Amino acid sequence: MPTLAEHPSVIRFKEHASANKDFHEEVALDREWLYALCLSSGVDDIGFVEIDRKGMESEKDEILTLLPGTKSIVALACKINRDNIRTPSRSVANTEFLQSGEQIISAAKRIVSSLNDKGVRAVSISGLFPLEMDRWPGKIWDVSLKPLAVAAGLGHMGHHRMVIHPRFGSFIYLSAILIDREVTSYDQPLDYNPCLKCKLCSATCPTGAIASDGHFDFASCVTHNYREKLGGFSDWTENIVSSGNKKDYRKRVSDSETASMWQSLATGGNTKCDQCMAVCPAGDEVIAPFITDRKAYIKDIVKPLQNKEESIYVVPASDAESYVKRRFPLKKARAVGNGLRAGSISGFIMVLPRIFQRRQSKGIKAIYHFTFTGNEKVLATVTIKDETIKVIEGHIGKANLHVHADSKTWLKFLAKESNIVWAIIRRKIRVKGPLKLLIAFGRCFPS
Ligand code: B12
Ligand code: SF4
Ligand code: SF4
Repeated sequence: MPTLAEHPSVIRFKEHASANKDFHEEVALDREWLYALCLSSGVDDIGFVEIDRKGMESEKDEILTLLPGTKSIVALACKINRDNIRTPSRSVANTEFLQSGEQIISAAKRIVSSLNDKGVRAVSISGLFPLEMDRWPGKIWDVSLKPLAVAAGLGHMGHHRMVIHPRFGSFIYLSAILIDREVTSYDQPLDYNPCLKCKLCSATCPTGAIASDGHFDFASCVTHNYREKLGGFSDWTENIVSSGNKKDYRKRVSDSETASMWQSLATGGNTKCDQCMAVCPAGDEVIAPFITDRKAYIKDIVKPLQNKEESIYVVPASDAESYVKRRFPLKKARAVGNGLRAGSISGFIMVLPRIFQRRQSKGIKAIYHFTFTGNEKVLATVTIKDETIKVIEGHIGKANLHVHADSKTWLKFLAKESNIVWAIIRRKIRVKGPLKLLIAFGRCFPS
């Protein structure tokens, strides 16, 4: 039996280590070498950030969980072919998205593999599906790529909340590689924001998710866009199981929607929209037609998307439902559930600001105190006023309404599995204050 030192793998490791000293000793990686490696692997731009950079605090813990000992982040961007996204054809745009996703994932895999060959530990984060579904409907992504890309100088977040690259504009996919080495030099954020503040993204977004004042309505975007993914998919399956018969199912889901769901399942999850990216004129390589002939730009790129006759998936009584009817008469507001339901009280508290429908809250000025008992003991204060929401742990201020609820009963009520009146009669939920405030609260979170 050979000793560990005599084992063939150990002998080869020692030979390799002495022949590749730079890589086996923890010296900083040469920036030019790393940049060239990434470029030749198929990405279009690269930026480097050190883990301890100020402003990266929100991502640091997750990064260190994915790769303990991470010293640097290599932020990557791949171009998306813009006219394929601008076309009103969903099949063309979705193919472009799926292929661009493949491109960035394959490029990141090649880079990681080359780094591993040199003895460098590395982990790639695609930021595309698959994501961490056991956390759904919470934060299913490990690391937010947008702040990393911004820190690495790849662009800034525009009015539509995507990162705009100075040359390629909004038409980029992002990825990042975590490495256990320093790099000889790092990048700094871009000294200007490529966003032109033209608000074409707001004017074109069919759900009203991108308000002109900068508010982003996550629920409106995800309900329409992700009709065939995540919560949209749960809603579809619930339609299947709760349909009484074939006729009932066909009333709930059209034949074309069933066929579309098959397409997503068979060929890769498709989205229903990316119009905020499509119309964005920012970026040196993109801006020309917008600057030279704005009228033609609107006619050829913006109008065909705005005037496209299509179904926009909305939750009944949501901000998006009234927005579609008001702004886009050629589009059809199609009422659906979005499958966004809290599985825990902490999830309920976290998700409230994301699904808050500010237009539905018009006229409400109230402080709500929640006391959850039973499985999850949580105190929370929700303040709704001036069409905004603030959620904090504990009881703060003087409540206009106090809700005292058994946590399991409350979750069942949210999931529409039990009736609130019945729960109040059984004293599983107790309300102190005007009941109309509870009804008004419910209006702000249609599901
Ligand atoms: C979550 C997510 C979404 C969500 C939320 C969008 C958003 N603005 O963040 C939805 C499903 C709506 C979405 C849609 C799209 N996305 Co997306 N998405 C992500 C993901 C996984 C995380 C985004 C993130 O970091 N958010 C946190 C902070 C930094 O962003 P924020 O805008 O300040 O926060 C908003 C939301 O994230 C949300 N939110 C924040 N925290 C939480 C927590 C919970 C529990 C919930 C429910 C929501 C939520 O609320 C905030 C405001 O409403 C990233 C991939 C990644 N790993 O980073 C891709 C990413 C941002 N998406 C991308 C793209 C391309 C799109 C779409 C065009 C795709 C499509 N065709 O559907 C649209 C564009 C919509 C838009 N205008 O932003 C690209 C953007 C590339 C770029 N140029 O910047 C990314 C980076 C993917 C990638 N690998 O390239 N996306
Ligand atoms: S469409 Fe205009 S306002 Fe919106 S992100 Fe692009 S440049 Fe900014
Ligand atoms: S992807 Fe569509 S729905 Fe979502 S924000 Fe962009 S334009 Fe609006």
